[in-house]
Amino acid sequence: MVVFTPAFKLLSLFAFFTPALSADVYYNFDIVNANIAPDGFTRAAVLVNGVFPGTLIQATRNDVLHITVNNLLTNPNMRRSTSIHWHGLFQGRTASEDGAAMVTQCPIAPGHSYTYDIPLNGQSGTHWYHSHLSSQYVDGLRGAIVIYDPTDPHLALYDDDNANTVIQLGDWYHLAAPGIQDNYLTNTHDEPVPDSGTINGVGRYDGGPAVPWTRINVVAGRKYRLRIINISAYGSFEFSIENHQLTIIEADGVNHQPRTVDGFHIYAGQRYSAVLHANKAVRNYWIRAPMEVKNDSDNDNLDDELIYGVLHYDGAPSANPTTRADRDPDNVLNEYQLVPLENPGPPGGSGPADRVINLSYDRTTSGGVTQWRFNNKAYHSPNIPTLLKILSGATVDSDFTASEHTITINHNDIVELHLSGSANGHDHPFHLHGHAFDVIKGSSGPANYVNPPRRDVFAIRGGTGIIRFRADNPGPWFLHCHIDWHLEAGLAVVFAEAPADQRTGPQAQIIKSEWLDLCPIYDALPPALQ
Ligand SMILES: *[C@@H]1O[C@H](CO)[C@@H](O)[C@H](O)[C@H]1NC(C)=O
Ligand SMILES: *[C@@H]1O[C@H](CO)[C@@H](O)[C@H](O)[C@H]1NC(C)=O
Ligand SMILES: *[C@@H]1O[C@H](CO)[C@@H](O)[C@H](O)[C@H]1NC(C)=O
Ligand SMILES: [Cu+2]
Repeated sequence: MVVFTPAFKLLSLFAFFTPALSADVYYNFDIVNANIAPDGFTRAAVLVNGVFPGTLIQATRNDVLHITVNNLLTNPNMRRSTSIHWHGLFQGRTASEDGAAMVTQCPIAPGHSYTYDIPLNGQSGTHWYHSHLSSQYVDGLRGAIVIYDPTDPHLALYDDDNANTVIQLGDWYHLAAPGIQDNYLTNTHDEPVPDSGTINGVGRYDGGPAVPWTRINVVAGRKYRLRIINISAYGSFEFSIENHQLTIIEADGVNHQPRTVDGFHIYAGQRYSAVLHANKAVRNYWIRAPMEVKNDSDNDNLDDELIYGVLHYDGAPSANPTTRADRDPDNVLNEYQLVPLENPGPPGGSGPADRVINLSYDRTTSGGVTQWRFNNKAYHSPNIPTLLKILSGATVDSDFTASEHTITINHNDIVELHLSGSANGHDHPFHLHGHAFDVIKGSSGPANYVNPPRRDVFAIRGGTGIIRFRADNPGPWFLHCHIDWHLEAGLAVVFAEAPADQRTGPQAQIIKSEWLDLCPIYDALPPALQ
């Protein structure tokens, strides 16, 4: 490993990473407790700079992000420490900046600051960030990241792509996450159902006030790149816009061949860019994102159809559409039909993988506590972050405890994961950190070794899903269900990818002294502040 002192940290990042034409992009995130009412119900939340969703991060593909997180949390009903994951960013050599608590760092203590330094190394696309400490993101710490690409091959397909065309779909709870998580794990064993769904932080609940729907403004004749992100903790949505078709060009940061649909399903953690041509009559149209949860009868507040926004054409009256707002897309995206624009085909083509790993998931209860497991093991966060263990010499599976369910993989191996289990009424959106993967097979249907979709979250409902990636990014990478309640119940493994190459050589992790300081500070905290 390479340890830098703060004095020449920035210089070193430049020297290692930055090709010409890159800029340093600075953001300041004050993480605060404040009252908000996205759906008209006021509650305390955990927020970035006081807003939900949090401050939008915008950068260009070769930039270096520097995001200073100042932990100002004080509310004892929610977690007081914090740790932020930049979902979708590959973090080559900067696994320490991935933000997964107790995988790649100790959390940031209240009253302390930490700056995430992230060279984008040419990566672009639609991503997002969220707390990756327990269920803290459910309490509000989530927002979007857009990395623009001046050489985007799809550039000719749209005119507008900016902060106003980002659409964040989220779910929202009226109670604080630690309490509902505890009630779920030890009492109800039924996933907590949100009170409302939100579009760009605006929603309504049954019986609540008529909060004005969020509005996306368009000018007739123009083409818009909408970047739709599912920032929810539980619900998936079916997204469509009345009378308009959507041409999908990106999934999870990866360009795909354009595919025109009437609507699509989007699971927690997933992102799509869709081009909307504003070529219809000048008026207002419904944006619809009905939510699907396993059992909405568990919460009378949730009206899963009551999730709308308004597409407003310039020149139309400032009013809601007068049409009925049914959910009715005919031609819904089949995500398995998406084809990557560049280099289609998984590593190794249809040849055998170097390593096949079976991960079978199930649900059980142990000592009265709900567990979701891979291969009969529920993941529990260790006390020492996996990355720190690897830097100190951990190299083989037996160097890790059973409950940290860590699987070592060899450098540059073609790794194929077979994820199987019975659906139990759930779609599980599985997310891998550090990589995009080829989705060779979903729950059903034939395997595609020729040109399958490439992304970083894919959902399966029973059956066996198959994904493949090349282990070319040494680091400890979390694979977990993005239904936050399932992650908390243990549905995760960590891949310790090429441990020796994380310590020395051209892909060794770059470690800052501030990062090394995080654990001693966190470990000294009383439990209430952790
Ligand atoms: C977002 O993901 C959740 C969880 O998978 C899902 O239930 C919800 O319907 C998704 N939202 C959209 C708009 O697809
Ligand atoms: C849904 O919730 C209701 C009320 O809690 C319960 O009676 C019912 O069994 C649940 N259904 C499923 C499919 O879990
Ligand atoms: C994975 O599971 C399949 C089907 O049960 C089995 O045939 C195969 O041997 C397993 N592979 C590994 C590496 O465990
Ligand atoms: Cu799940």
